[in-house]
Amino acid sequence: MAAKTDNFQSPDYFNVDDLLTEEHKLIRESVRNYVKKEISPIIEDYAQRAAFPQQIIKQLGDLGCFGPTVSEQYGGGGLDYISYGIMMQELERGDSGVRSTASVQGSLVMFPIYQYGSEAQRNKYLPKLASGEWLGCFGLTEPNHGSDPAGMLTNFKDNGDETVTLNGAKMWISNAPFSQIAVVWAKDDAGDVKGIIVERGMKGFTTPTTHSKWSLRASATGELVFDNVIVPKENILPNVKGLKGPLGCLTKARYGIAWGAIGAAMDCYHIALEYSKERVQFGKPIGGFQLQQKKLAEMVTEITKAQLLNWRLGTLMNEGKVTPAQVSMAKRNACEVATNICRDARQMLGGMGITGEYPVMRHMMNLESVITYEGTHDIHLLITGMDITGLNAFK
Ligand code: TGC
Ligand code: FAD
Repeated sequence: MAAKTDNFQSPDYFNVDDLLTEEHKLIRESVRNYVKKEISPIIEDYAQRAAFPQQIIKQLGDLGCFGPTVSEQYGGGGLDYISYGIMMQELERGDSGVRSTASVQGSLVMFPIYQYGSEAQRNKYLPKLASGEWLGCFGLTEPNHGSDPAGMLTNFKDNGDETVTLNGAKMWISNAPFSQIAVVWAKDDAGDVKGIIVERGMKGFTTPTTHSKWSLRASATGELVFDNVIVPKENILPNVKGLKGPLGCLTKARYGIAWGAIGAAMDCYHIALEYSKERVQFGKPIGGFQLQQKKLAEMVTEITKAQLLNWRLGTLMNEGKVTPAQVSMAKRNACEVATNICRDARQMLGGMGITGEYPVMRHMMNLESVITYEGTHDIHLLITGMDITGLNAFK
């Protein structure tokens, strides 16, 4: 498939740029240039073949997209949360699967090791993960426990020596087929949820690939299967117990998705706007028809509102004042806005909208995963509902 030139220009209707520092703008420029040079020319082909572009692991490490908020002492970037958000926005502007690779590595693998791990675990794993020498994955979801992870069955038993025996299965795990390590959430003998680092090569640990996805086709998804896997106790994350461990990681990753999904929306808006000025029907560009202008005007309005929401969320994250419910609202809003914009953009491109000539349908299909993982659209609505009423509608 012929590579199309990526001439993306970011919509910034309310001058959100003025709220960014010079460092933020430099980071955005460098990730945007990377996406234009290394992702846009190849990603459609990988998605069509349902193949994972393994070269991005090292590239994202070199670019500083793995664990940008983790301390430099462990190979992280020591950056603020706006920088992290901008990186995710720019990566997902290229493809949600590329952002997924980075957000799993940074927020779901490096963050728990950094936040809940021992000094030995930090030193052993974080530098290799930050550089992209190793890829990691995060195992929470199980075949029968998705939205309700508290019911998980995966468990480990104390062997009475320096080891535990892990049994169970996780599914829908991003990066699993290519990961060197997995941060797995499992119940101990007391029934408490704990994090445990499982390494590829441990006997009884396998990662079968999930096939036939119509979404996130350029991202590798798999299962984690544990059949009497003997794991050293030193691989258990010592500093957290209970569901707040994995949910705390999800707060960081959902924050990245709030920015990322708007990246995909900005790409679709840019393409629809350009197309509407070039495509002539009934003797004039389709952008001159009121129905198409309505779509474009609503797209840029929703993008602008989400950009401002994300920026404010980032400042709250930087100040340590954010609540998980605020992150849920932003993740849910971004996914809804982006899904609607990509669907409208696809229609504006007519028949061309269903082809790989344009990234619009790929973004649209990717977002069906993004609106589902890290908590479904319904779950985030219920989190907001519980936060404002004080009444729990989950159970
Ligand atoms: P609940 O009783 O409400 O909470 C248990 C404990 O956790 C605390 N907590 C949180 N802590 C930090 N951040 C959050 N977002 C938190 N939410 C809750 C809570 O305070 C409590 O602490 P403590 O000290 O009292 O023990 O738990 P629940 O069982 O009622 O469940 C609540 C619910 C439904 C909101 C939660 O389980 C949920 O979020 N479900 C959705 C599951 C989910 O998001 N799965 C994601 C899997 S990973 C993934 O999709 C990666 S895709 C990556 C990619 O490719 O980009
Ligand atoms: P279910 O929980 O079975 O939900 C089915 C439907 O019921 C949904 O519409 C849901 O909103 C609704 N529902 C559920 N409970 C309620 C309720 N109380 N009230 C109202 N409605 C409700 N997981 C990981 O652990 N690690 C990963 O890396 C990872 N990567 C993923 C990658 C992809 C491509 C996908 C698709 C998923 C990934 N997931 C991962 C799993 C993802 O987090 C789950 O799919 C998601 O949490 C939903 O769980 P489920 O699919 O079991 O749906």
